[in-house]
Amino acid sequence: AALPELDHPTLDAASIRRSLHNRLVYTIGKDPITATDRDWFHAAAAVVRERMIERWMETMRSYYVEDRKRVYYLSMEFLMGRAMTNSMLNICAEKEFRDALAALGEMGLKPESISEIEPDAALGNGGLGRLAACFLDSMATMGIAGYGYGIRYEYGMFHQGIENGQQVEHPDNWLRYGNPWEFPRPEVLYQVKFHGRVVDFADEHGHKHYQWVDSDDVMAMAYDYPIPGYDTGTVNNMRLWAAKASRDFDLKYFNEGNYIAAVEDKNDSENLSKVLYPDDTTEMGRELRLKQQYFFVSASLQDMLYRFAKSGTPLDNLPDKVAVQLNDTHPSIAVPELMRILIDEHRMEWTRAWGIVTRTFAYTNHTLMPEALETWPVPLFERVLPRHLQIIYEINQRFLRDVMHHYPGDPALWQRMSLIDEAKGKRIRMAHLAIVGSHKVNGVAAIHTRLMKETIFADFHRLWPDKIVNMTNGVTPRRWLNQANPALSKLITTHLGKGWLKDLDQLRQLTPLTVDAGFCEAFVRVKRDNKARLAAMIQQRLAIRVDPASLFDVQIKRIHEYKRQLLNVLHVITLYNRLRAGGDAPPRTVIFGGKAAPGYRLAKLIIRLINDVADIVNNDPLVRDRLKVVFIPNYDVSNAEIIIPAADLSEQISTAGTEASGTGNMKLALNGALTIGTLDGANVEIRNEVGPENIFIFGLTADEVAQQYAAGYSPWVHYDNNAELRQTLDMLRDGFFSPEDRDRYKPVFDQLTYHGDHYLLLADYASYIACQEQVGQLYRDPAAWTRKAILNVAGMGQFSSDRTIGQYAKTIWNVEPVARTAG
Ligand code: DL6
Repeated sequence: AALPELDHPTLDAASIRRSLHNRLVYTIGKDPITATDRDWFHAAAAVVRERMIERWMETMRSYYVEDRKRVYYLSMEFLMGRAMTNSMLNICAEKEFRDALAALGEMGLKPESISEIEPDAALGNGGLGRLAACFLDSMATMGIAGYGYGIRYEYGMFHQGIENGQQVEHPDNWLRYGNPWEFPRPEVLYQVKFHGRVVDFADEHGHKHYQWVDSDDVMAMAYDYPIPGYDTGTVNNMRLWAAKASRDFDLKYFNEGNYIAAVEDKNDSENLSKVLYPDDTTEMGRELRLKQQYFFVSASLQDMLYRFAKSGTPLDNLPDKVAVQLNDTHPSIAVPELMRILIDEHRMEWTRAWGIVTRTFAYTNHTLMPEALETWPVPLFERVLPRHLQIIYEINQRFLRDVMHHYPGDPALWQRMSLIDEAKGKRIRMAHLAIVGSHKVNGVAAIHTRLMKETIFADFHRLWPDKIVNMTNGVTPRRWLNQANPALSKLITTHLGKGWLKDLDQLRQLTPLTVDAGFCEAFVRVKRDNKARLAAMIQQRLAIRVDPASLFDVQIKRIHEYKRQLLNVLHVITLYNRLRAGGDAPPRTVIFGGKAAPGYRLAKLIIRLINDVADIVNNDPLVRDRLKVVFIPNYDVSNAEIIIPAADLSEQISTAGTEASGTGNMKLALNGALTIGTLDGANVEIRNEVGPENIFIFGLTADEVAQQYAAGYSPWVHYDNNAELRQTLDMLRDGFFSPEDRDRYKPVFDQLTYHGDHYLLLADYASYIACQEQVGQLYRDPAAWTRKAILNVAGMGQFSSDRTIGQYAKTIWNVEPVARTAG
């Protein structure tokens, strides 16, 4: 019998309103009289969700029917933020939802507080994870059959509290009240093996084969999340894996009558997907981390091969139907894993399997910093993934044979290129594995890609000159302008129409509007309102009064020495000293936000310093309201959505050659902030797009930085020759900002002097201070400032993640976007 017709929920406010009531009663099981904001949030999420589901199913069905080539984006991190407003906007029904929710105001409900109930999906540390989220949005919007694969961490990025000026980490129990956006798929369950040993045996033809036996098994269970594209029928899928104990585990102990042991073991295996590692710069040499990597890679590969097998295409054609992007080296165990599947399970011969593998994978590098390049100790690998170690050795042997053939008589080079680092106890170099196993390797900004070719991967670039390519990062204008800054979005749409939302290059058409007084006034009004909103949040959360008319000088990003929040602090102290000495400068509010890795002591000390400096500066009657310093706790996607639209000045001041790209720089400029920055990461390309006269560039270039290191850099020269700098540093050393504990910031002083100032803050100090003076001067001329701010927005077309994804699609994945109209 035919199924009865579905309800096909529609997008008009009346139908939405009716659904809200229905969902509250029938799904949440609450009487409107007693319903809380959270109940209404869950009802509203259900209503939004049911308006995406049919498109989602149709999209998945069309990929199957059309036998589309799939792109799988493998990432340990997806920093999605909240889904509610984004989903409403992407299905183009935000106004209808707002109207429907507003109508419920009669019930005493505040629509704004409904969306704030939603916890951020903070399954990432910073730029790398947020990039993955922007890419999912772009793939869905453009009609690319792109799937995100990752881990459903039970605890995401920690929640940062500030107590007595210091960071305290609180667990991020984001699933506590259930997650309305996820669809558990208990039937999509794969076995993932660990430990055990490898046995070999001969087949009937005398060929040797390997089998991985006596393993400890964990099950990976799928959770699906719809990813709606903007103004399109396409709704893609993100699939995250949660660890579940295997039944064998339970049964073994159950049969032995040891119930408690069974439950304990169950906990052990389910711990695998418990928590996100909160560090994005240093390598995490922990067994659990390696297991997390293999866990999600193994499940994802099994899943994609299952889907591929349904098409009936021979395995040799896998690369025609599947492209796998490795987001950093974290998923690079996929290379030996796919080899293992092809060789051990499909009995494929090595070279044939290797051809398939290398045509399937591509790898994105996100850092040049040696300490962040992953390596794993061989003994650990041998214990956890014994068969993979064998395969890696075999890959290495064949690869080195090739290298030796190309470069005979150069054992130093062979050692440098080997997948095994023999220097500090044997370790596997995951980046080398990813490069050798991929057909393309990309950097994330032009300068980063150039430096990859010239420094860390120079040997590989010489061997394979076409392998390393550049894919400059981008951000989705849907979340980072349309959603975060609705007033600016509306203003732009009034003048350009809404085409810019899918074709960001159209922002160029704003250029002539810099001479349109009405537009400029409206632009200023939008910024002022956004600043007032942020000021209100600061007042409410921190009880600090800041003047929305002051220059909002913003540095928001993870706290790291290389990102040089300390250089910003040195400027704040210098400005403070100047003001106290009777100097003059336009009022400024310096805003910081960012988390420090829990084990990174100096980064945590920097947070404390910012708060101590804020305490002194904000309460000094001599300074009055001319300088304020604010540290906004718990910088995350939702806070970014409030801070970014309110920024006047965007601090992108990393030591040249250290920041791979940056994406905050793009989000801030897109919202009309002027950048003060070094020629690092994507700043270089931002300068090209907005014009050098509309950006404040200072400091050493990457090449000059390298020269300084080579020449034996000494910070003391700068300390000795710059009185203002010396005064600033001495205040830190002598406890000016920590009168109750005078030695507190000696480690900071020492780092910048005795320990060599590795990130060259002192070398860049004078040029930074001079550049900040220019910023101050320009801010005194509001018309000139506004003109430059508009030109920044106008120049951001290049930095849409749609452009980035278009490049990946063409040069790496070989897929074509297919637009689907919203039915
Ligand atoms: O590519 C995204 C993002 C860049 O914009 C940042 O410049 C870079 O620091 C960040 N890299 C990492 C490094 N993680 N690891 N390994 O997060 O990637």
